[in-house]
Amino acid sequence: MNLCKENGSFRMDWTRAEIAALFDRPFLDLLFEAQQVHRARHAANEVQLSTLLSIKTGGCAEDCGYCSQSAFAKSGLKAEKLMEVETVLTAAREAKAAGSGRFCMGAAWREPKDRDMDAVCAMVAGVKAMGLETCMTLGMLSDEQAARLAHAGLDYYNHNVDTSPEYYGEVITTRTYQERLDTLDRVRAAGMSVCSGGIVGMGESREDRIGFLHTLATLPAHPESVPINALVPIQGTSLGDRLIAEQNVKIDDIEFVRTVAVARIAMPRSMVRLSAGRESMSEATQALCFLAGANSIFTGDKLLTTGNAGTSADAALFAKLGLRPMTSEEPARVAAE
Ligand code: SAM
Ligand code: DTB
Ligand code: SF4
Repeated sequence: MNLCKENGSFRMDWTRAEIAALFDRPFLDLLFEAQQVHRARHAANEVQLSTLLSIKTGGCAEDCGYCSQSAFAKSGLKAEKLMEVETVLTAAREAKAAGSGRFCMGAAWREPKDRDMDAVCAMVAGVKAMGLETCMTLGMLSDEQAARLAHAGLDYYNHNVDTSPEYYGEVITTRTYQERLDTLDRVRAAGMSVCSGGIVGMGESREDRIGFLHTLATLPAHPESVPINALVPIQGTSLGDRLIAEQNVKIDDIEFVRTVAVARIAMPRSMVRLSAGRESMSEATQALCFLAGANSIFTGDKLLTTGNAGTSADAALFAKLGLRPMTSEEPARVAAE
């Protein structure tokens, strides 16, 4: 395997054939290597906890085929206005009290309107002042908006590539793949950390999962955070309805774990987040995901509009597996430099 072009001490020049070869490895070899890569860069048995809040729900102009919040979906979700700053800060305080280290605020927007930026920046500053890490996902950003968010104290911006460039058109038609990459560039240029991943189980092929991880692993810099979501099938969305109609097309658990392991090996320093879809995953599958190198989850009983595993279920799973909530990402990273 070509190890020549590296950025710092990790590779940025993965080919699709190399990513495909990782997917093809015997499962136990793949997990063994993923766990070794993981332990070289991250604290073993530690999982970072993030909490999500939908600060502006529904009525979105984009047509993402998985999303309950798209105006094109018949999910029955009521469109709401942007939340008041104080309401958001109250939710952040509760998340901190529940042990979360990062508060992620999501808005069902194609992009923020400039008139919303004051409120959004006040949310960032208020959450940051509580000692929480801040994350937002608001759709596409202009250079100016990215700079304002960074100035307000935003640590992470989440913007997913979602899938491979080839499968993308099956999922979304109102925003191009290139527009997503452009937003990621703007986030980087503004000095924020990038959170970018996608969804598996949307009817894509393994080749698409390879293309999806290849896109992320060959960005100018690896995203600091890589959320791997399993499609949560939502009635009234085009992809959800298809999954519900064709029973048993849910992503195979072993293939999901392979995807996590390949993400870990291809992007050694990134935090790999076991994101949406955990609620319908067995404890054993989640444990395999942690073994494969996942080291971050969303806690709390709600994601944006759908249910999540819930704090007590997570506490029980952590106790069973001997996992600890991560208090800081820094020591593991610094030790690995
Ligand atoms: N509107 C913003 C955007 O699309 O960038 C932010 C919110 S959006 C809901 C954030 C991400 O959640 C999407 O990019 C997608 O990857 C994920 N997501 C949304 N609905 C999902 C579902 N039903 N199952 C799994 N992941 C989902
Ligand atoms: C991400 O990749 N997953 C989160 C977060 N980024 C914003 C969102 C998951 C949403 C799941 C469906 C819902 O609750 O509406
Ligand atoms: Fe809108 Fe984001 Fe949902 Fe797409 S994923 S419809 S952009 S809220």
